[in-house]
Amino acid sequence: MSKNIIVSNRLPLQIVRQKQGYKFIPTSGGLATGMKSFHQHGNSLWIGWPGIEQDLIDTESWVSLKKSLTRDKFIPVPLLKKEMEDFYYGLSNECLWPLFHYFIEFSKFNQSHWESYQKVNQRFADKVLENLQPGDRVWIHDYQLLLCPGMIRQSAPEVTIGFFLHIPFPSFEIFRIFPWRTQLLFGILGADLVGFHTYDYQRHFISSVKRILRLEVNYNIIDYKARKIQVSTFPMGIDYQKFEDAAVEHIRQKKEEHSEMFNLLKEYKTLDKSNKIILSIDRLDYTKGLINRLEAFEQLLINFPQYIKHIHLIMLMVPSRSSVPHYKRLKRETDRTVGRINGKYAVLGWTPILYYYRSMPFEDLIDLYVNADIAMITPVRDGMNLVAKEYVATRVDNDGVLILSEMTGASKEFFDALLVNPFDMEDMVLKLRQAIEMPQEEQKERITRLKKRASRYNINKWSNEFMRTLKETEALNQDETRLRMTSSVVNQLSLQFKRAQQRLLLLDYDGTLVGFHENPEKSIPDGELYTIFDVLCSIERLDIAIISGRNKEFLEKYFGTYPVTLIAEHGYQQRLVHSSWEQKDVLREDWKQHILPVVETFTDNTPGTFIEEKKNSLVWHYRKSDPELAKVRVVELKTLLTSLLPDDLKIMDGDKIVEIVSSRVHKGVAATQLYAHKKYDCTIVIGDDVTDENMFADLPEEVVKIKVGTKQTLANYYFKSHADVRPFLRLLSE
Ligand code: GDG
Repeated sequence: MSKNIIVSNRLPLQIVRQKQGYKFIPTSGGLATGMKSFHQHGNSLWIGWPGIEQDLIDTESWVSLKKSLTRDKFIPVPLLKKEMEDFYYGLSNECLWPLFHYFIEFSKFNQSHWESYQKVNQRFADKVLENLQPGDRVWIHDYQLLLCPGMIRQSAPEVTIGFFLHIPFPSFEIFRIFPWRTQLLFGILGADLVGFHTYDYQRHFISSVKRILRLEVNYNIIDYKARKIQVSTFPMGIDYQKFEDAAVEHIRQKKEEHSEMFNLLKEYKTLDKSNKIILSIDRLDYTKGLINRLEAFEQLLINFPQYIKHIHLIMLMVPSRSSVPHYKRLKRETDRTVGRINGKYAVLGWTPILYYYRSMPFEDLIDLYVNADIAMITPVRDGMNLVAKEYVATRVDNDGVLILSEMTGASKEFFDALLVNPFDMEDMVLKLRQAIEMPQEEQKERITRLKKRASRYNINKWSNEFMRTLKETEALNQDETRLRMTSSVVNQLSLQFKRAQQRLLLLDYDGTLVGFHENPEKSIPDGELYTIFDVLCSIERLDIAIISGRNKEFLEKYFGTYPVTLIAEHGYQQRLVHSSWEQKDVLREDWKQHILPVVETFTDNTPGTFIEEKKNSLVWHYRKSDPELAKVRVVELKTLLTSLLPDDLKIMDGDKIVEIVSSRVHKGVAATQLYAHKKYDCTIVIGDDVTDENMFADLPEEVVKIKVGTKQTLANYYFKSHADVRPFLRLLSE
């Protein structure tokens, strides 16, 4: 039976060393909580680090710890202290984390951290490969494992991989700063489906893929190495029922059953009906906007002193990455700020801020949620923020107010929260006041709508949607209308070719015989290609033609000595074997005079584009320009040209080019004429471009038509990439 393999940096449980032996404790955090139910309910395996440096465990204990982990379908990836320092604290948390959260100046770019990151990602990939069976699906999580999808794909090209990023994906201008950005993007593109919390992160990622890798992207589908990769948005939800049930249970408890914390909060609120509790829960992290929040709270007390003694700010801060210097500094600053505010405003029996720097058990967390009148969740940058959703789920009496930062992923769903810009102090204070004064009726209206959203798009919905889309992407890559040139298809075709009496081979050049280059002048034939041609040309009863958009000078220069037919400029110029060049159609001489200045204006205002002037056509190249700008300009240029061109000229789209050519000449016409020369009983045509589609369309059914790449085509076979063409040609010439 096929299974799902979850891969995350940490397992949802941690091995902790005790005086005698070890124990397992569950870990908190959004990812762990979220994926736990997915792991428990389906047939799945979870691969991750077990939360303790391998140096701290003796071999004997490790054997038994590993055994009990495996029993619960957890596969540990052991990491040494040094690896944790370099891969986890170093590259992941002192470089990627700050950069992806727009804290550029906090990012440390360290070569040895990067090396360790690659090594550890490979370790995770190897663990997946060890446990992989046909039909399994792999779901990889988060920024610590960005290279892992690509590494798995390299060894298991057919496996289905999903990747989800739990933190923001920054804008291109930020992402481009990362010195190893190309490797990271290629790593992620090993996946079939790439998921983000919000559409903004999706859009930033696609923008980086277009600008850095210059890959073809259609809406949310990336074409890479003959695979279609889908990029989509899946806003992560919570286990809503669990939080709601826990809240109901806590509220129903008798006073003596309540925790000390619960009674303390309740007492404060019953003391005076106007007393309010504001709650803030985060990991101690500079992305969470802790200082801004404290300052806004202080400003509220300054501007509206009537709230003194009538509000409490409860701040729960969970220790996190405390060995990283920025976190240590933040801890000191937070302590100082809390101390200063409490020192300034505290009076007998009332301290404005109740500050907890520790992790709390789930039950205590629920006590905080149910007693909070206001949740103040104001990070300066946060991928999603599940605390906001958990607070909403505990509002069983339909009261309470959520103040939420616009910089969280959750703000894209929670329109009914009081949305705030955490950098706008005035706005923060006003929203706090609005929350304190909000009438019951309005609270109810807002909370009801928030609850509806949080309960509908819960954790199950999130994981189901992701898996459903992953399966959909699988199908996207299985185009059954065309046959992939697998080794058995290749062998069968080469047999057919060898048995035939009269054979014709029609070959496109760019993208078929050679790969693309930013500068077309550099895409020239290499030694390997010439060796193939040497052999092909010695085969009897075989006619060969190179049919290209290139001009005759280029084809003559590089293939002039071969006994092959050369067709240049899509059929405009032709040189049959042992003949000289002839022009197939004659255009009026003056057309370029009118059209060239128009195209030139587009070149002037679209940086990175250039014009190639051929004898009978004009080509506007936009491969090097900004992809989004080029997209707009192509539409503009084509619209303008449509109104200008006479009937004997037409616009043709190519790979990152717009070409103005004769409407009477195309590769289809040229290929059909060659095909009619003799009675061929085996004809093979190979091409990658839209211009080659004319050949696929015009040549009769019995011709073997092979497309290079997975784009829409009229061909009946396809190669995944141009790299597969040469081995096939070699096989034909054996
Ligand atoms: C990352 C992204 C994204 C907190 N304190 C305690 C405790 N928690 C639990 C909360 C909540 C989770 O930890 C925190 O999740 P967040 O989403 O708020 O934040 P990150 O840990 O930064 O998570 C974030 C998330 O991944 C998921 O994709 O939303 O943007 O940064 O579930 O309840 N749990 C317990 N005691 C605590 O003291 N038991």
